Amino acid sequence: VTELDLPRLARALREAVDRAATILVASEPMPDGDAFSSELAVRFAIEGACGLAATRAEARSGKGPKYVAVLNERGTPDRYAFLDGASAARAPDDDDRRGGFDLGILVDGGVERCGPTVRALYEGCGVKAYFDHHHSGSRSSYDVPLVDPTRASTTELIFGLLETEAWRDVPLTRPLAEAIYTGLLSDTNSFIYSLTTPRTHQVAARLLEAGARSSLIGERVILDIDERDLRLSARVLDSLATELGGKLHVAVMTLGMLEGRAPHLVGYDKIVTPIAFVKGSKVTLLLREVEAHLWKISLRSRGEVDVAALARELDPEGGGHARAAGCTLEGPLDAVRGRATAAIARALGRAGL
Ligand SMILES: [Mn+2]
Repeated sequence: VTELDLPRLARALREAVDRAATILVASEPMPDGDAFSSELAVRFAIEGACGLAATRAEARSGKGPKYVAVLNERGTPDRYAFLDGASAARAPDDDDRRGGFDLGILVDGGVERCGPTVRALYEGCGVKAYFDHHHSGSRSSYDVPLVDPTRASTTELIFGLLETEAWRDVPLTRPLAEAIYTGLLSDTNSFIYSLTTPRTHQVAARLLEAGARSSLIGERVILDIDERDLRLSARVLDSLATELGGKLHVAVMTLGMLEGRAPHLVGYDKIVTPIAFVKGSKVTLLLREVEAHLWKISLRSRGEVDVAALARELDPEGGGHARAAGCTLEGPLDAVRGRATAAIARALGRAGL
């Protein structure tokens, strides 16, 4: 990873924002806490720098307010709907397709992860920016790529952007601080995971000084759980199997377990996190059925196996972090599970485990 020239990229982004009248901000179809709060943080930053226009007609290039659309193909996750600015996020519509955007900013994932409708809108943008902290992130090229795998969250990277000369005029308001804090808290699981650094805590302190309500956000983001997800986790736990001499734990979430709920509405991270920390386990594999014969694979590692590389080996569009990654596989459960398990066994062998 080459060192990020943040001051130069921050200036390039500021120039691109100033030149644009209409700006698309987007991420995954159903964003996680960091992805969604990164979208909100970018919108608040543009508001602080240029002001926001309520309609396309009021938007101006150069000095003047920007029309900023925050688009996720499947809408806003309930868990983050309490955040200031969350109601600005929506699904793409015909007006977006007709009007297009001058500048597109993808956060916490590239074009491979944003869904087909958002991808088409983004690819139509005159200038393309991309913020990410995944070390196996997007393989596409971008006009302004702000990628730093040493950051605990994409929102921590956005905080770094706001410290540069080009963006220093943006005030750190409470809503902006809370968006950045939400990304930090959810991607580090309350400042536990290994990407947490002294800088992460320094940033968090600045956010609390700016008024971020840490206890409220912690309760909403980390502790609150949907009762249906809690009951579902009991069914997933029933499927938990130990393989490869105890080094691998495998669990399965089938459509049948969801009792009619749409798979994208399940808070699966609340289910995978406890099973990822079974003592003695090196890797955890959760297979989630999202359509008949289509499986989302979630991989978690205790550190010795790089599961981002593993996800990419299984699926060229897969990726993530060294200790938490994912991909998509097609086929009957037994075949998909066999492929994933075999790849994990090879990776354990390479790691000398
Ligand atoms: Mn993230």
